[in-house]
Amino acid sequence: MTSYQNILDSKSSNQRLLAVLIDPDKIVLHNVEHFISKLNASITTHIFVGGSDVEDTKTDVLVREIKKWTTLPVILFPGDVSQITSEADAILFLSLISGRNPDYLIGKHVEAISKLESTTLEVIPTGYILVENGKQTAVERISQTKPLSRDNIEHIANTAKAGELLGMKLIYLEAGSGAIHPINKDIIEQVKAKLSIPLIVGGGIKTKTQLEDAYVAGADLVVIGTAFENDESFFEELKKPQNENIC
Ligand code: 1GP
Repeated sequence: MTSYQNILDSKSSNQRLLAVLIDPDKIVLHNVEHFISKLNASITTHIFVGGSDVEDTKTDVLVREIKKWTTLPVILFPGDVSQITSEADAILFLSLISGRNPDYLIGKHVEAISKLESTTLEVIPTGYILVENGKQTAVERISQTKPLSRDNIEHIANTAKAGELLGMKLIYLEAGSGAIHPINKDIIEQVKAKLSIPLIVGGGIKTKTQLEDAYVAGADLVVIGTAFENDESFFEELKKPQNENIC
């Protein structure tokens, strides 16, 4: 089954999905086995790999190492074309639809084609929407775009719907890595109400309560990176129920 079909099936059966985001720049290769063992024992369903400023080849080496220790799907969440590697299962083909920088709407995608054609990666077109969170994020700095105001929820929801009507298969509401304010409940609810495709929410989620709130508001898949980077004991709070824990 493809990764996308798996997400669709989970959405229809109301199964909550959790992706742990691993930034190749923030993990040391010899810690991967330990980190993944914790992750395997948790409710994590996906591993996303990507970062804003990653050296060439680092992603490839990291994904290969992750794959040694887990059977969970590894999905690229690339900050740049250089992060494409055939070692992963799929790639979020992100179009930054909150911004108006043509490079991040279509330019980088054209650049990526020759690399993608040399892989068997499953490509998942994803509308990526950056929402302001209280401080400037790496996405804003690198893409040279402005995030959408979190007070104009109608505009955020219309942007998401436009992405769906353009044929995108996922919408990712992003507050930015380490965000002060994660995407709030009202935004998630109103975006969800307009969409029929799955909704990803990420940025600044650091507690079990915030995670739960995002699901209740309508997130199909939640992404958490920084909270695990800062404190691996967070995995303990998100342990799989005992009878499912086969690792
Ligand atoms: C960032 O949405 C992801 O792109 C995850 O954010 O690192 O704040 O969890 P955090």
